[in-house]
Amino acid sequence: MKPMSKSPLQIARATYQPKLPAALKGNVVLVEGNATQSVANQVEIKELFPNTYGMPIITFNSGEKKVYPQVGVGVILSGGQAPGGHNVISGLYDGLMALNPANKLYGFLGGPSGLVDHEYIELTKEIIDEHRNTGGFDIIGSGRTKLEDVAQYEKGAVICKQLGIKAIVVIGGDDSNTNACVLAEYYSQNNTGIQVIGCPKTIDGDLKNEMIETSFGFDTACKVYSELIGNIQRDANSAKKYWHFIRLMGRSASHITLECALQSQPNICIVSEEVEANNMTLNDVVESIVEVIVNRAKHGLNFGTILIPEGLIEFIPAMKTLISELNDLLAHNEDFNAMNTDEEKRQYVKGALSPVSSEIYRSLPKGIAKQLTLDRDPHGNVQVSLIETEKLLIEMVAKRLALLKAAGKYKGKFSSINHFFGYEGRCAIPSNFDADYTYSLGYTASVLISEGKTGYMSSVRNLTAPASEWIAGGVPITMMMNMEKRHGQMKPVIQKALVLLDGAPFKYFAAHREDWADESQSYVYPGPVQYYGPSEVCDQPTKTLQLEKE
Ligand code: FBP
Repeated sequence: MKPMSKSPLQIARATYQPKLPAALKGNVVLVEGNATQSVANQVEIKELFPNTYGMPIITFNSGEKKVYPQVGVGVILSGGQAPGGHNVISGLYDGLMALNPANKLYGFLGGPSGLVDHEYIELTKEIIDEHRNTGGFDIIGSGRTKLEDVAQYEKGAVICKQLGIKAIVVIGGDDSNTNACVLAEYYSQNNTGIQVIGCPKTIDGDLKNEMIETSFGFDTACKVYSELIGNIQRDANSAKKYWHFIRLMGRSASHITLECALQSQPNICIVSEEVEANNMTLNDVVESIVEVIVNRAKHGLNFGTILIPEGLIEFIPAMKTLISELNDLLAHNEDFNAMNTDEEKRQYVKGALSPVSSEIYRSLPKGIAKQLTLDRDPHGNVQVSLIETEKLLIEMVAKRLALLKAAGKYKGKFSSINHFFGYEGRCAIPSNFDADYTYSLGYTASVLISEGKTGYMSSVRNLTAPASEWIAGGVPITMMMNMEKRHGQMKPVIQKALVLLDGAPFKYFAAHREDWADESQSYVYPGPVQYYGPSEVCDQPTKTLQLEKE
């Protein structure tokens, strides 16, 4: 194969040695805390997870040297890319080699389906070295296949037996880690001897709780988007002629949008959780934007920036009902799929929805209405990254401003540009924070495995302190679970962390947004992620994490 061409930064980053918590630098001893319970529905979760419920939280300390038996380990990357995935794997590899040089690491290819379809490679030192501190998931690929039925678990057990794999590490978001926990329980109940350990991944930042301070990738992705937003703000402030509507990824929660607002201080930032809490309609959202535009126009400022969370549409109560009706209507709907024209599909949907939802569906621009009916993801959800909410808002805001202008209530000029930032940040070279955090998560997983643990998520805490003071260990996944309705049935799932309106990051934003909206210039220009230089430039965690820990 032709050698890959590399940038000077890639070459320099290959030699970066990620920092580890002090406890992981030498020999490790496990300290077990008290028994745990799930965040809610304790009786139901305990019954569903008799082997993996109630286990203690584990923290690591420095200890005596121990001899560990040889193990084979399989690793899976699940779901959307997030910066640092390769470092979880290199940390896992280095940890396994330090604990017993005869250990072996296999990578299942293309996500969870690799386990089921027996697609794998052995991860050698050469492969690992090639991917250290790089972005992307291309080392073994990722996928969104759900591991959720016994036939899949059994097929997985066959390949594990064949390769001598004693443990599987699932690197994924809340759904993937939920499935990892179910797999751990199944393998435990059936005495397969296969352990399962999870790692918290997602740029969305919604897999977090008391024990998991942040998911990896959130830091880098937000820094990449904030750089771009800052650049746009400087352009807006120079040209003074465009309103920039910027949609940011994050399937459901608005953590990314809020973090980018904290970093760049835009004129407007919409937080979906607030929209839902205030029971706002789409028109209310439009009105809140128009108010700021009109006000700035009074001061001759016909430009600005607006951050819009990707998930917004599902947090507007009436839209949520419409989407949920569409999800039910379109699930396995052969008739709909067989229709040839968009118009035919539109008429069918209009007729099949409830009167209220049908009315909303009709009122939407045709393009957006069509986007709402596109293919669902494997979890049956609408793919919000394909819905151009920023364009919808531009259209509605422009209409409203035109009416105000006709009534003599607005004298400005409205020119808009739309942007969507998502994929730009998911495979960026991990920031120092993400490079260190992910390496530590992988290393932690190797210790949990060697100590025979299963049903745990790798946990590294105290993240606003220097890496040497981070606290590594494991958290029982059942501890993060509650029962939720999925496809009409109550299921045990990891509770998703939405933006808390009484949390420090949102409160900080709410206290400053009026200043950011008005005629003064509050823009901040964060600039690109820095990998070398003073610590206050290179090693700072997100504002969200800092505010949450204050
Ligand atoms: P994960 O939750 O799997 O980490 O993925 C998050 C995400 O990047 C969302 O922000 C986005 O809506 C979605 O993936 C896009 O999915 P896809 O990669 O399938 O287009």
